[in-house]
Amino acid sequence: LAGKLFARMSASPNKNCKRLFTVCIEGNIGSGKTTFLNNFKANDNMLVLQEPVELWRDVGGTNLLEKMYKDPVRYGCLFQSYVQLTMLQLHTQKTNLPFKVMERSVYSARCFIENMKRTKMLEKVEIDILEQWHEWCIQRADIQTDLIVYLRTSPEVVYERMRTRARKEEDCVSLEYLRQVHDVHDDWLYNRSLFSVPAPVMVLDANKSVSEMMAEFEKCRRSIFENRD
Ligand code: DGT
Repeated sequence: LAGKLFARMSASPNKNCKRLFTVCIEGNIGSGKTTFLNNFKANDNMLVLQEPVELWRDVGGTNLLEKMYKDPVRYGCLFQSYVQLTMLQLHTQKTNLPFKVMERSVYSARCFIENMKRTKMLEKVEIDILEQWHEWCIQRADIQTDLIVYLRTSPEVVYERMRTRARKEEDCVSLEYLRQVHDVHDDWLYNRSLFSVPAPVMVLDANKSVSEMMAEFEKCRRSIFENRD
């Protein structure tokens, strides 16, 4: 992986004018993305962008995340459309810093679309439109990504974590749902049998405890930065 990253970075024609290097942190609900991402905040050469859950909880006073969980048939498509917008806003946020690290992406939003398709939660026409939006984003929008870090977990572990953190909207989220979301992420990033993968993938065992994850984080940080510096 380090070799591949180096090859990508050294392809830049002017060493003093490297383009932005973007990393997306991916994984199931409760896999530890936020905690992992927070470690990057110690680096002052990075723009660290957390997922806009707070925006989803307050769309002009409406908690859309809650509505989506309570009535996914009615609100699933609307929610997905807003996720796509807020993710695009993160992807296209400008910075003069050399690195951007994001929680999730337009790419992983597709995992949730895929799951709603597999479970027949939405009408075919809703899936078609969401997929067309997604295609347009990856073909036309400026969402270039250089590395995906996949925090791979087992559904049982993230279920426990989710129960412990007790986010009120997630009350009704079942182990079965987490298994479905896991399977889509795994098919995409681990088995590579689903839609295309836009960048090299670093797979980390995120079943580990927070303290054990520090070593994984260090490994990840080194492979990103040392190759570039
Ligand atoms: P972390 O830090 O790994 O524990 O991550 P979370 O669980 O805070 O963040 P995330 O992105 O896995 O999910 C936040 C909530 O939003 C969670 O209830 C799942 C939901 N969510 C995130 N993206 C999508 C999406 O594209 N579609 C749907 N239906 N739900 C989503």
